[in-house]
Amino acid sequence: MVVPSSPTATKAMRIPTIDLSMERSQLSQSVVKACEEYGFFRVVNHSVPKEVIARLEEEGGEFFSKPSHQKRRAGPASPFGYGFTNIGPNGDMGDLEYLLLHANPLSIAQRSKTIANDSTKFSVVVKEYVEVVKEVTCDILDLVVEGLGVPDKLALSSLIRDFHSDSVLRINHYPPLKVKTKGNKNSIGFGAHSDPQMLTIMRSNDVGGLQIYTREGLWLPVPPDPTNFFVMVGDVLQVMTNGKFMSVRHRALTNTLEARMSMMYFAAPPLDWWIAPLPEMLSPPQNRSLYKPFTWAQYKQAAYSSRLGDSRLDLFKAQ
Ligand code: GA4
Repeated sequence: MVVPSSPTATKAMRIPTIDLSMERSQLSQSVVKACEEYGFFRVVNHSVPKEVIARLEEEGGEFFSKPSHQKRRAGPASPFGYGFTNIGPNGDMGDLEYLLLHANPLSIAQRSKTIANDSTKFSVVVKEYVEVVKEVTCDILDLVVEGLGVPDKLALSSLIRDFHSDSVLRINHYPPLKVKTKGNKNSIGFGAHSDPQMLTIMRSNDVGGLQIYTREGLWLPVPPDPTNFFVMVGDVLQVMTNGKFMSVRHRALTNTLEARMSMMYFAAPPLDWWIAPLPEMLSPPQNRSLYKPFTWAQYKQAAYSSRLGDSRLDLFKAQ
């Protein structure tokens, strides 16, 4: 699958960086600004120990280096488990293989049995990673709430900390291309889409490929940064801010001789949670919801009935 070269943004466009060691009131304003302008930012000076990241990277690497017949024992991904080339149930494809896991600890323990020889170790490593990235995600959501002036300080993070939160962990492996394609032709690793959830926190190894679609209509390549995280606004946060933030369209291209591995934590509310704008987002000039109310379960169902690149929120626009 080759993509024709398309206009990409110039180097002058910088990806916003949020330094979590900054003073809090300044920090919350910068987070809101980045969410409004890009729906995307890099996070530095986070509290995640590098060993926790390294352990998950090692487990991922070990799994993907197994022969296919062994990896297939953990599949097919419907939606959880091991997936290869196929993305979702509706015919989308990409040059990748992946592991998709529900982030609930019981589910991780259960699923690990089909993934690793030492399933206890795999499960401990995944759970540990999920716990720490969940904390970073919740810190960021608390900053969002603060920056938006919402009095209920835990309005968003409490949904992610909820025992029934429907968050997901994904490890993508983009194998190296055997021959570098000629000219500027790239292969599609993961096609353009926005994430349906509230917030995505992503980390990759030192190999590039991620691009985000800017408000100016350009694809902006994101330089890899293995020690830090990238955060993406998802569709749920777009609705909860009544369109003040917009979920970011992104894609992954592969055109390297090295393998890329990325890990995403998709933070989502419980399935029965009604998604609607925070009351503070319903003040003039936009004092009514741009969306019909819907539960996360309904939105997920719509997502799984759509193609990867579809604009799923259009189905829920208010008249
Ligand atoms: C995109 C974000 C997450 O990776 C994901 C993906 C899911 C899947 O791969 O199973 C979906 C895709 C994602 C959106 C539309 C549907 C569902 C594939 C697809 C075609 C796990 C998710 O939650 O939505």
